[in-house]
Amino acid sequence: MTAPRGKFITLEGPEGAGKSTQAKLLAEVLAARGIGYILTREPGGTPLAEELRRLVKHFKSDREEITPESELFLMNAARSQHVQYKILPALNAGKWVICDRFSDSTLAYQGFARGMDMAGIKSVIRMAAGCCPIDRTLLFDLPPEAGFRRAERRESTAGNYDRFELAGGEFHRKVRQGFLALAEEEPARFRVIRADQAIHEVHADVLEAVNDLF
Ligand code: T5A
Repeated sequence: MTAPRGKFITLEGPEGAGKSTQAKLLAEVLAARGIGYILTREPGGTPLAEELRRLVKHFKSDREEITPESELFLMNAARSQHVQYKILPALNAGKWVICDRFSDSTLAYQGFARGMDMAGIKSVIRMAAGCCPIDRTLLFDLPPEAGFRRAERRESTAGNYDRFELAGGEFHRKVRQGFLALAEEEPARFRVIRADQAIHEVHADVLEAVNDLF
């Protein structure tokens, strides 16, 4: 007998909104309930996708920049590997997948903030991830300035900013507005969570937002 397909939960939001923190706390709840799961992230999650993550976040050359189109394709090349080698096998084995960023990040960053054509982006996402419909998306909403203050305090940042963190305030305001617009378009899939609360309060909202999936 094949296991029922697992649930696919994505966590989205601006930089430093607390997605990774909340993904780990949610994973602990699944473990305590005896639910099989994987915790993963985008861009990344497989050896090739992690290589692409390093490139797309930190590529630097005095001879060329990553074009918006290349950025879109690199994100979705990583996504295709991730979906085929990690996400789909887990879902088909009945495991829940908790994914720190997924396709809505492409729509918010490459679409709303970089200003690329949305229909084209959606078509690329369909090619990379059309086989993996998302059951629930948790959008952690926070003004970009607050997210940056948090990210700055992280030891791993220590002045080593990536291409996105260096993109400027206006870019990140568009990212935030983009995410909120996406949530309005699909209220059945999205839950918007106030990320400016204490970690345990955000966690309580997360549990309420996924409660109907158990
Ligand atoms: N991208 C990604 C695209 O452009 N297109 C795409 O298709 C995809 C998939 C990925 C970059 O790639 C872009 C978007 C991104 O710019 P990343 O490093 O994964 O880069 O970026 P983030 O997801 O933003 O990673 P962060 O670690 O910065 O943010 P998180 O995960 O939201 O935040 P977290 O949990 O690490 O917390 C940050 C700090 O705040 C504290 C934590 O302890 C930590 O120190 N914190 C809180 N402090 C106070 N109150 C709370 N409630 C807190 N919650 C966490």
